[in-house]
Amino acid sequence: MADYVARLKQAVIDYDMEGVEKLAREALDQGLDPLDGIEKGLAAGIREVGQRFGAGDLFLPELVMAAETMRTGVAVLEPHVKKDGRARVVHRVVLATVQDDIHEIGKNLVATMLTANGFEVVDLGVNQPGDSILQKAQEVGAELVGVSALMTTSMPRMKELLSSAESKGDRSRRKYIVGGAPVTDQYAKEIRADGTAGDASGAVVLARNLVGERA
Ligand code: B12
Repeated sequence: MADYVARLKQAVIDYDMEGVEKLAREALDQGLDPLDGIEKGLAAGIREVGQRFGAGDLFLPELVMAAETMRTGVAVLEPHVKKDGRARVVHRVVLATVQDDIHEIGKNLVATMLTANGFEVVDLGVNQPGDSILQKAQEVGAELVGVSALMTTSMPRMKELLSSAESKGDRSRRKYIVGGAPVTDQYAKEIRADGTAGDASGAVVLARNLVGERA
């Protein structure tokens, strides 16, 4: 199985958009845990691509193709992620990527994992103004709001959202969590968020703790 994980990672690094679909199906047939395929394979691949892009070894078209490869792979594996069948109260979560930011892969993984673990996710998508997020959270009665930002330039939108929630008296109604590669524990504390997590599994533990369920 380790072989399939490594091959999925490599497919993203090679932006093998055609091969990845077949590879992901084959891996599932051979019994690969789809979550391992996503987190240890595809996501590890896109992180490596990101490092190379950051170092100037790769350019935007390659980044786009790698991201597309990742999405194609996730589309095959995601429906096979086991849903947690335990009956429990439904906790509603509103998720979004902040305004000025169109990165969605990490947010989508968080959405997948929360859904797989019994949360009801209302995913607003990317580039979402703070006011729309607050309005939607109120409309659907969300217990949790999760926002994602992948750029240092879009991170301040999280702070704005939290300040706005505070001034509207919304902080006592629901919890606010933040995430994305540049978000640190320290930053989350600084902007007075209710927590952060470095990956989708961590997001589930955090979410469960915040709504008072055992992780
Ligand atoms: C893929 C990618 C893209 C894709 C996005 C495709 C898509 N549909 O999402 C494309 C090619 C479109 C893209 C575009 C751009 N990108 Co880009 N991109 C990346 C890359 C390589 C990977 C991001 C990713 O998907 N990671 C994989 C996922 C699984 O990880 P993740 O997002 O961190 O999410 C995990 C955790 O953080 C956490 N998490 C995430 N969200 C949340 C939310 C909550 C509530 C919680 C609890 C947890 C949580 O759980 C997730 C799952 O494990 C990063 C590099 C990097 N190191 O992050 C650059 C990067 C983010 N991009 C960057 C840049 C500069 C851009 C562009 C501006 C490039 C350009 N010149 O046009 C544009 C942005 C346009 C815009 N307005 O947003 C820079 C940002 C630099 C900065 N200022 O901080 C980076 C860091 C690359 C670099 N090293 O320079 N990008």
